[in-house]
Amino acid sequence: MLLTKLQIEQHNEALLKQHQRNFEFVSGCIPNADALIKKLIDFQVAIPSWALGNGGTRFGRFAGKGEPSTLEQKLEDVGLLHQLNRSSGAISLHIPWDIPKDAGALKQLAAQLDLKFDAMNSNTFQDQPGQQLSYKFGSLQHVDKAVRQQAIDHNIEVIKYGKELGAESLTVWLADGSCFPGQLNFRKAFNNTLDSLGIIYDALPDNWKMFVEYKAYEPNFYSTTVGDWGQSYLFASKLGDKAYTLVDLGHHLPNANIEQIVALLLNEKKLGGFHFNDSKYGDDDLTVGSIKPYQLFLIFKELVEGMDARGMDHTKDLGWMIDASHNVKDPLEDLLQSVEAIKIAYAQALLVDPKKLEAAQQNNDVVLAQELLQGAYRTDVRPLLAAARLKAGAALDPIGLYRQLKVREQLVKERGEHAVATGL
Ligand code: AOS
Ligand code: ZN
Ligand code: ZN
Ligand code: ZN
Repeated sequence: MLLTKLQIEQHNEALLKQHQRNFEFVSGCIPNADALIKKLIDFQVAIPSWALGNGGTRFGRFAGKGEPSTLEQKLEDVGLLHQLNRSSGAISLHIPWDIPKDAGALKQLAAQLDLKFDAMNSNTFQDQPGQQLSYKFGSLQHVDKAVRQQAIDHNIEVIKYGKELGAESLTVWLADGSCFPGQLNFRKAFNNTLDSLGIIYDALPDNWKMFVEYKAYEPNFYSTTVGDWGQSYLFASKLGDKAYTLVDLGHHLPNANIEQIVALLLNEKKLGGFHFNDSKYGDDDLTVGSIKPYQLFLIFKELVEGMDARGMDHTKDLGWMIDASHNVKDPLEDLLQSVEAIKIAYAQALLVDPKKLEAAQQNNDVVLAQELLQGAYRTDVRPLLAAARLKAGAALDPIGLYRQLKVREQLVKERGEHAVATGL
């Protein structure tokens, strides 16, 4: 289902007065609100196809209702999000969960919904029905050359699908590693993985990037072959200029200083993109900004500073994507919350005055440096985001409108109560 322009306009009309009051207050306190709003309008966050249904844990999955069960329906869900916030203009596909049967028709549908195809994701962490060799003991790292070759071929096939759709990057996340000491020769696992990635890298079109995603643990619990940013950085730098590290916020050991990692990877020209999410204890399942919003702000502060220092384009020089699992919320509402949290952190980071901060740092004025950061972080930028949405033709209150129009109920009617999304 899609919204009409009129539905959005009527919703905005009803909220306009209150919005204007909020906006006047905050825009009076900050310099150059118009330029900031323009940046917010341009900033788009990709939605992963596998986040559109309810996820689960190894203990169980409680399916939602009216989930998208075809690739077309997944595109429609993202199209709907994009109508509501005009900030979700891309979808990231996962092979084999999203094999495009008719790439031409899909591209047409995406164009109608004003969506782009973001990074393509390969999957060598599961065995698919009919698959010849098993990934139980790894894929690109495997001791058996034939298993490695199967995983390489799969990645090259994913690039082929991506080319047909006009995508321009491949994200490789590997579950490879070991569960027990002695199971694996670390050096050999690393070198096998490097060789395998090298063959995939050679199959990349010139204008493509390869993102090497790292993860501290899970599903393997003793070692992960791409386990941290250092290991990813080693692979990315040995592979070549088209290979980058991808930072998934949930893939670090507790209390890791992610903002510092981000700053240094940017400095080394090896930061490729993000998977946004949040976590309290481990992994990566929660709504962005729901647990550690200050950390998210600090990450964006490094991104803005580092990208500006290198003359990078905020909108397209890094890959921005959400990667979370929605176990108890309506995934579409959860994704709206995540996009909002990302843009709040981005807007707050844009409020940090780089000159003043630099002066404070030069003077070792620790108190002033903290005041500058926390002053930006404690600014309520939500009216600026709302102003950007209003200007872009989106809803002033996306979740409010979603609920008011009973979108989920409509989707259940269209797709059936038990329609289940493919994927995680
Ligand atoms: C797994 O933990 C990684 O975050 C992956 O990026 C992603 O969730 C996976 O590829 C989806 O299947
Ligand atoms: Zn237990
Ligand atoms: Zn991820
Ligand atoms: Zn993850």
